[in-house]
Amino acid sequence: MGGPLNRVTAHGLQWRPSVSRLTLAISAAVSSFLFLVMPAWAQQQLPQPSFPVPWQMNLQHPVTEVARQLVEFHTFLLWVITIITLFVLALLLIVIFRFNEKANPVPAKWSHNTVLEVVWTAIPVLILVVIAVPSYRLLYLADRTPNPEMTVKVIGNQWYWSYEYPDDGVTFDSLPIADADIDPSKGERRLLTVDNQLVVPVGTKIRFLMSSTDVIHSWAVPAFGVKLDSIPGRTNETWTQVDEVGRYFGQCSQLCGINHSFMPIVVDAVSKEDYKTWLENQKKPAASAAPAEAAPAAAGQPADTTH
Ligand SMILES: [Cu+2]
Repeated sequence: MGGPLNRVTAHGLQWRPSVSRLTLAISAAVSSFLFLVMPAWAQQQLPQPSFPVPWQMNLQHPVTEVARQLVEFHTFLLWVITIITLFVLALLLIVIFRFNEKANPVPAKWSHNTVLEVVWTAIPVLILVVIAVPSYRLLYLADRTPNPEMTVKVIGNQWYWSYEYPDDGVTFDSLPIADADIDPSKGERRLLTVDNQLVVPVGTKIRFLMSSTDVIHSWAVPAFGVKLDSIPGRTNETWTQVDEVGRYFGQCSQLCGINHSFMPIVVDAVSKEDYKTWLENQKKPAASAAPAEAAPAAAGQPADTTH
């Protein structure tokens, strides 16, 4: 009987050092990735344009309070899931190397451990509570604003957007520029640039009311942290307050038919004075024939803005 037991001990001694070396190597690799590479990406991507770029690793630069909190919440969740994943990986490695048949030929026969079971139920519940509280706070923040200063109606159509400023009686359609007519020297982007962009003032609480004339679309502008379905026969509400002057891009984000990928969104956030000028131009009878055509010039808006 003494023989096999000794051998087990010998195996155990033989295995343990290599396990810790392997664990060390893996945790060194993972932590250097987390602490050296990820912040480098984050820094490299922070002052980024408000449209997708090749090899983009992070979310777009946020320009509203909701978008900023979304980015923070996303980073927080990334840490939570990274720590959980590493913890589960460590447990798996311990099981694989210390409790395989070779290292541990005579397995223990006990089952149930009350303390352990309470702990592994309570900790995940706590983690979920820690996630749920900021999640709901953010959900209610993004939901609506109590005192909007202006209202914009967003209407989805197959396959373009219509915008209405009900307080000022301004209405126009926003259609994409065809590939053949895209002029990159003017900052125009394939599948993103439109003929008449939405123009909004910065520093203003804007209520968005969204609906649709045909199928479900979704009006999404990543830099604003806004993404809301526009549903026929329904009015959905959200809001935004843009802090930085610039041109922001988005796309329909609900599969809505064959030209789903050809209904981009462009929003020019301009100063309050430029917005007033733009609005006056829109209201002029002459302008109503070709609405919003003069928008960039009137608003003194650069063809493209990168942050
Ligand atoms: Cu759509």
